[in-house]
Amino acid sequence: MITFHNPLHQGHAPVHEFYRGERVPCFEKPARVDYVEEALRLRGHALHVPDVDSSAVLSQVHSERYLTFLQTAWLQWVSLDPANAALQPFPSVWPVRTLRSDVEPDNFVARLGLYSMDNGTPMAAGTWAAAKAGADAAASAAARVAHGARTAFCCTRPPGHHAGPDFMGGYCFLNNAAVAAQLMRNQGAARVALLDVDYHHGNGTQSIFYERSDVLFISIHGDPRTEYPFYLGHADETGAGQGAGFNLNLPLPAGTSAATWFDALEGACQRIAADGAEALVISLGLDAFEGDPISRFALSSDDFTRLGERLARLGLPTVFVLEGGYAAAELGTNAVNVLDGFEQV
Ligand code: SP5
Ligand code: ZN
Repeated sequence: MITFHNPLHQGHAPVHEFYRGERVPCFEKPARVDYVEEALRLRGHALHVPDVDSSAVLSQVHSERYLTFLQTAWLQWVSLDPANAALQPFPSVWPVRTLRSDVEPDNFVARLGLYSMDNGTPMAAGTWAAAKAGADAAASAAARVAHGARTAFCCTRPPGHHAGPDFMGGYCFLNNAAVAAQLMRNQGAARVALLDVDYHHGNGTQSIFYERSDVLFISIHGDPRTEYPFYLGHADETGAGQGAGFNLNLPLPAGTSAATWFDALEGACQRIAADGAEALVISLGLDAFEGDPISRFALSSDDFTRLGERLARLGLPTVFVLEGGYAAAELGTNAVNVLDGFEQV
């Protein structure tokens, strides 16, 4: 498996997130990717550094004002007070219904709220550099596949699928999977399918492509009535405008068995096969794992092999992009199982 990793991911290492009103250690931590890289090396997969600049593609999937904010956010935070360098910024106010989001406030925390969907996406000094290098890794993997490779893997954090056109959220800043899909469109794939198997609905990816028919978005996830991100991911969201019919959500109740999860995967695969897509992007969250500390599906490590095998049988050039998954020590086994399952078919 051609794998691109993110040489700057360790610069994104915020300390705390909020849980039940308390600050708790971040679930989305550098060790996650360290475990995946170690497992890849042990099974003989080489790790490449990114060789494509994603800047132009990022401007196709995110707004310019959001990209500018994200790139300069830490500098803005520290320029308020040098002591902020040792602290984490968190939003505390958001432009919900009836409030204006077209005017950027001068106040930094108000701007942070404008560009955030939650207070669960902490930043650190190296966040922009890490997120940008991750988007470059996704673009690099997609470029290899666009140039004829059967498959490639983008091994990165922070994840991306909750990041929408102009907001961060759910530990995500730049939408790596959207970058991969858009790059393959740019390189000549007439239609791309993007399947998200992370436990959490890929609200950012859905929103980026919701009115487009050239990227079919499908997500299998915990029912948003009870699971994050709560406000998107229902079955009746099927696309709009040109994109009508090109969005498929398959929400499943928390506690769903592996057998039922694979039934949903079968439905997703049949829709992809019927779509005529020329390439496939997988938002590879590994938090559907039975041992995940913040999620409630029940896939075993062997089930991840079976997932890879089923995806391979679609017969499409495929880019895998790492998303969530918080049982850090098991992430290496589970990621490599998907990739090896794919390559063995
Ligand atoms: C990419 C990804 O998987 N993002 C997930 C973001 C989830 N954010 C909400 C985390 C809520 C943590 N709840 C802890 C429950 C512990 N029992
Ligand atoms: Zn997730």
